[in-house]
Amino acid sequence: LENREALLERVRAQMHEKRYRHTLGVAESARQLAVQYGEDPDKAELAGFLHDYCKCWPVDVMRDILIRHDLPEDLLSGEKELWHAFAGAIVIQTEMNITDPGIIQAVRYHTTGRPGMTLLEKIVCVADYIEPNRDFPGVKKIRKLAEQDLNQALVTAIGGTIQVLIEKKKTVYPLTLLAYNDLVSGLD
Ligand code: DGI
Ligand code: FE
Ligand code: FE
Ligand code: FE
Repeated sequence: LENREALLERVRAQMHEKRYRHTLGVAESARQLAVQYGEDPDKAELAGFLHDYCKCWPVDVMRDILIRHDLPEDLLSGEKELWHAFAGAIVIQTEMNITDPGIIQAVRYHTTGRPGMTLLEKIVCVADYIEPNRDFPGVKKIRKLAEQDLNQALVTAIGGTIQVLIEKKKTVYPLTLLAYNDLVSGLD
């Protein structure tokens, strides 16, 4: 990675300290998973650095970006927690000069997943769940699964998120459900 320090400073300026620590954790976990599963470690680390770029941005700013880029109405009328991923995928292109489509997609789908996820997308999504600063019920199980089978780890992670959403009577975004079904169908 060229200008690693400059890139990290730019990322750090977008968020508060705790979110930045999480970001570094995701980058490190993504790098490790890439080594383990045969993806480009630099690419995975970079996607990790960038995945939550817009997480702490004001919702009005994110909404404007999504409207200007014609993102679907169900996203705009739905859960705002999903916006940072879709806005981030746009903003890293304009503000960080990211052109690699794989990295852009990994940022875009890190929260919802999608059917037919690439290896890089799976790595960033799992890294987001298991990075060392994360602590939630079931995280140890997902960390253990990630050492053996990336798809099992991802199904368990997304399945757990869907369960929590249902318990809290929150909407499940269709893409999240489609991602889950697709991954379950593909298990050995
Ligand atoms: O940004 P992070 O906190 O690191 O993690 P994330 O981007 O994976 O998830 C952000 C939030 O989005 C998390 O609280 C779970 C929530 N989420 C994920 N999928 C869905 C969802 N919320 C709703 N309502 N519907 C979903 O399908
Ligand atoms: Fe996120
Ligand atoms: Fe925040
Ligand atoms: Fe994250």
